[in-house]
Amino acid sequence: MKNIDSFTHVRGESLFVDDLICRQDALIGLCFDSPKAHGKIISVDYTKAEALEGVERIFTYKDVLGENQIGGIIPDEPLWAENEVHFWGQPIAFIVAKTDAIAKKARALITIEIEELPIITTAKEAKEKGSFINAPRSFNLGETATAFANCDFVFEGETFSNGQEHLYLETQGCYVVPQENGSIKITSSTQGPTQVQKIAARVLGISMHKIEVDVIRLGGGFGGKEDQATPWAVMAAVAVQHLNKPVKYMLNRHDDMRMTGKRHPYASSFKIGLTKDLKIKAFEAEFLQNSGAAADLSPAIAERTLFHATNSYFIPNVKTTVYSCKTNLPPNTAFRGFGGPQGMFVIESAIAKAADALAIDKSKIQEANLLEENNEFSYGQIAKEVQAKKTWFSAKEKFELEKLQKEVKVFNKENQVYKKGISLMPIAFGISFTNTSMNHARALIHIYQDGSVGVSTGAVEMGQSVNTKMLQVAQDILGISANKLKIETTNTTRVANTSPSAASSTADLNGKAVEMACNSLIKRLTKVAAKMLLSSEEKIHFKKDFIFVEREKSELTWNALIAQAMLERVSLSENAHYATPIINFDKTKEKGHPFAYHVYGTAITTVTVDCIRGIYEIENVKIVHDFGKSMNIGIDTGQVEGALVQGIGWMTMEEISYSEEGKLLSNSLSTYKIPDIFSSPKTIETIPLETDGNEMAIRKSKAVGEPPLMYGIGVYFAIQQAVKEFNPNYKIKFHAPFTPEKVVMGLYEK
Ligand code: LUZ
Ligand code: MOS
Repeated sequence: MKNIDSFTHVRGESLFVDDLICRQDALIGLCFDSPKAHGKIISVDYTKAEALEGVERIFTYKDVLGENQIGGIIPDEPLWAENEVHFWGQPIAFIVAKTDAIAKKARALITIEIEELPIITTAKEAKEKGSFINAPRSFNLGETATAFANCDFVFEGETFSNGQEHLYLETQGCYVVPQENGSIKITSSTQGPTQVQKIAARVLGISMHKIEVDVIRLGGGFGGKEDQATPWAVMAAVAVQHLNKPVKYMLNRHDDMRMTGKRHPYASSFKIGLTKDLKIKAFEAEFLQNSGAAADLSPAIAERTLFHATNSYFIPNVKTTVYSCKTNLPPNTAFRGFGGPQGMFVIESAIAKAADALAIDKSKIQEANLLEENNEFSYGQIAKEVQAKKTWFSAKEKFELEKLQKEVKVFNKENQVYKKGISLMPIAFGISFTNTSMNHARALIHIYQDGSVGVSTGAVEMGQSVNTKMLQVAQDILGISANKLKIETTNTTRVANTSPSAASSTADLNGKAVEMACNSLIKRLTKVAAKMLLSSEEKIHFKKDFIFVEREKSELTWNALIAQAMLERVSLSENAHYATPIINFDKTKEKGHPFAYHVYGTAITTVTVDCIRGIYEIENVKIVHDFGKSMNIGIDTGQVEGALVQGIGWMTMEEISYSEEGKLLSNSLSTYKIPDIFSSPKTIETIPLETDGNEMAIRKSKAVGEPPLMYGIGVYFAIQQAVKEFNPNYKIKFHAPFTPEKVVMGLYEK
């Protein structure tokens, strides 16, 4: 099926929050936020702003009728600051005015007096001062102490990976409209409609059934709208509760960048032990996560770092610990990979360090330790249907790695000013929310009496084309043509209690629910068809808008069947609920089977470094990826390419920078660079690994959103190899992003 959004996207007709026609009396909201990173609020003077013509009202924590609390995992974050501020950009008040221009003018008229308190911006400093979000967590397998004693080589090192701005094309925003009897309808650009509904109910002090959240689609989410679409919608909802008029709030890019959290920066240390035959026998890591000023999703993200700390390798003795460090930055949040990439950067760095010390190619160590069937992960899950070696060796073979390596060698011999580097990057990513209780979803299908079908699920479309996949599932089972199918908006009154669209699991969870609902409908309709065709139910088939009996000439149209079912008073609607079987996790033991399955793959990356200027080009990335049995290879390949480039941006050029005072310096697109077409790989080749697919995946088509982001890590090590090629004195470092500035310093390091 073609991406169902492509037609309206290219014509500019797709609807986003900001495209909604507002009611005539709608007002515009704007947040007033802290101009300091930490301090006591002595006073705020709103009088001039309130006196401005066109300002309706300014809301603060004093206007909250329920709880001034938006924290999800831990209740540690006020919607609006009360007496203290903990990060630069923390919401303090909400201006509601007739126009955006008036609201902005009013914001500039607010004055605030803050008694500044000491601030912490780095995780290391937070750890030294004992500033944490919650208790640290550790995963343990085997016994590292004795294992290190038996190793031939032991290496230690430190790594740093920086944050990452989500930079969804559509910024955060919402439009909130009062309904009858104190009910409220929220249209939000959120990955988590139920999260918005739940927190709005808590803050407004009303029941969830009074709040309807509707999501059309998002102009990108990438995790940035899993939790952090909520506060804006709730602020507007508080205003609507008091004013009984609609309020719209779209953040502009500067406000969005300043006030929202990002991918977590991590400062980590590792110890790796190997035997002479390059087997990794022991691995220890300590991860310091820079969580920012409140928990947000940090504890869950920290957990996923531990799950992926050994990437696609089997290591029999592992001890990993993660600290969620509380700092005075905006609360950092979900970002494609959800802590997994940060963990995988550390094990890859450890392997690179060992390879450098032993003067061998990094890939030799990688290859010697790839995960095999029935290996145990440090969290107790036994690896099944493992594709680590298969993707690795088929990448080597299909892309002729030896030839590529030879070409690089020859090039480097013949060129003084340009040097090439090549790297391999295997990935393994666990599919399921690590919080087992979140792994369920619902679907609601209506067949209308004219034969057309409406499909509702809890899935949020954010450009990943999940809606296309949902309709593919329905089309497949109902056996009807695509023009008979429509996907509805994601709406909490049609599909309730949804998990956010996240964890790469949205198509799996919601798709399985669609599958179940369609199967139930087919079961009922088969009875009607059997009667009409005077046949037994076993012989009835549904295909291409016809219902027919095998090896007999009799057939009838879908529309005729539906009309008859209606006459016979058969229900044409179905609601289904799917919960992932098998999965479990015991946090008291830190053991279990948290993932439905894993996704594997291997990328080969070649880069060329300009050794005078320090700039580099990514020549090509060649990938063998485990899609299972892809149900839409066009969409899935697009996800691989997009994730790869996003991972490359994180590893090479996206440099988040805060001043010592905790102010975001990289606060616009002139100071924060993401990959454009020129800094993307010149070619990306993706070959699907041939497999039978996985039963736990929707139509055996594996989750694809997050895993390929981690192919981007390969670029870091390819560039490093090229730098070393030019400057043998260069001491390898693990400090991402590897910007051209850092490359120049490495090239000319003494
Ligand atoms: N979100 C979440 C996620 O709440 N739990 C997860 O395990 C997860 N994993 C990846 C991305 N988002
Ligand atoms: Mo996410 S990082 O919201 O899947």
